[in-house]
Amino acid sequence: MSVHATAGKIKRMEIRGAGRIARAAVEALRAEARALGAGDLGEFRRGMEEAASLLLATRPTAVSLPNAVHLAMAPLDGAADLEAARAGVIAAADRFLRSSKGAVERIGEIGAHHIADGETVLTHCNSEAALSCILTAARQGKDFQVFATEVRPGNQGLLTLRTLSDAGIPAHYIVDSAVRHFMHRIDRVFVGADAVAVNGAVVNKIGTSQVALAAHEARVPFIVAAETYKFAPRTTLGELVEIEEREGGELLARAEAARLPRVTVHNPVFDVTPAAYIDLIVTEEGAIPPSLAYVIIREFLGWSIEEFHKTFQIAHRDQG
Ligand code: RUB
Repeated sequence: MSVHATAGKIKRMEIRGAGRIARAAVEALRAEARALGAGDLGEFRRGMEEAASLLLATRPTAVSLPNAVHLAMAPLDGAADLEAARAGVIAAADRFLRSSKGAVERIGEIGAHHIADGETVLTHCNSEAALSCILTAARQGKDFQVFATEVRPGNQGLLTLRTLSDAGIPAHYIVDSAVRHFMHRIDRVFVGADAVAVNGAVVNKIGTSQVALAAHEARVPFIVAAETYKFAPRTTLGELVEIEEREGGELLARAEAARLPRVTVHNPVFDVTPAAYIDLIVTEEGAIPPSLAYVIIREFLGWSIEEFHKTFQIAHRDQG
């Protein structure tokens, strides 16, 4: 799919979820690298940076997007000529796509150890990493149930329910505000992440922090499933992860809003769960306490501070 088509689908949330967004962006960059009819290395680089910038501007929160774009674009630095650059980007994209799928599988294997026969698990939103833990446990023959929240306003809970149902896992569907009501029946919470900050705080679908608070109060373990490329290197520089605020129309129909001129609609689609409410973050490199987030950023992302700035500049180039 072209860069424009992919960017449109990510913006409209036809492609959604931090891992899927990252892979779609990298697939689009790979297609662009193959198709770009540049005359020389400079022209190729400019074309690729334009494509990257378009993809980076789609949604601001999932840090997997700039991390993945950075990995795919890295071979442009130091490439001897146009064809080396083209081949380098294609190979880096292939590597990321392979490793991303492998990471989700590995997270599933590690996370499944935390689900036992007879348990009840709760998940919020639709995370392939969190679902990988749940599906792996089911494939291992464990007998357990899952509570899935509705997830206002996007109803991603329905996607989760379809996956659970296809896998034959008994599921319960509840509105987001019923989480505390049912928490006494829950043994463990599994959620995904759009970003993990250096202090171990996790950014995920709006409502996640309320789920974590209810779990904390009830002493229910709260587990985050997150590939290493969901960790946010720039938070080591003190930058905050931007929380996407979407159209109010997703909450309140335009005609209804027109009747309520004094009402301001707020639609943040992610929130921040503090490290204190998180028991474990399951990555493909192993499960860690949130206090070790810095180690993941340093050891497995391994970016230098100059590199953070470079991808940041590409991301913001067209936004003035
Ligand atoms: C999706 C969401 C998911 C994370 C992790 O939000 O919050 O929990 O992205 O998902 P949205 P995954 O629907 O707004 O994109 O584990 O699939 O990367």
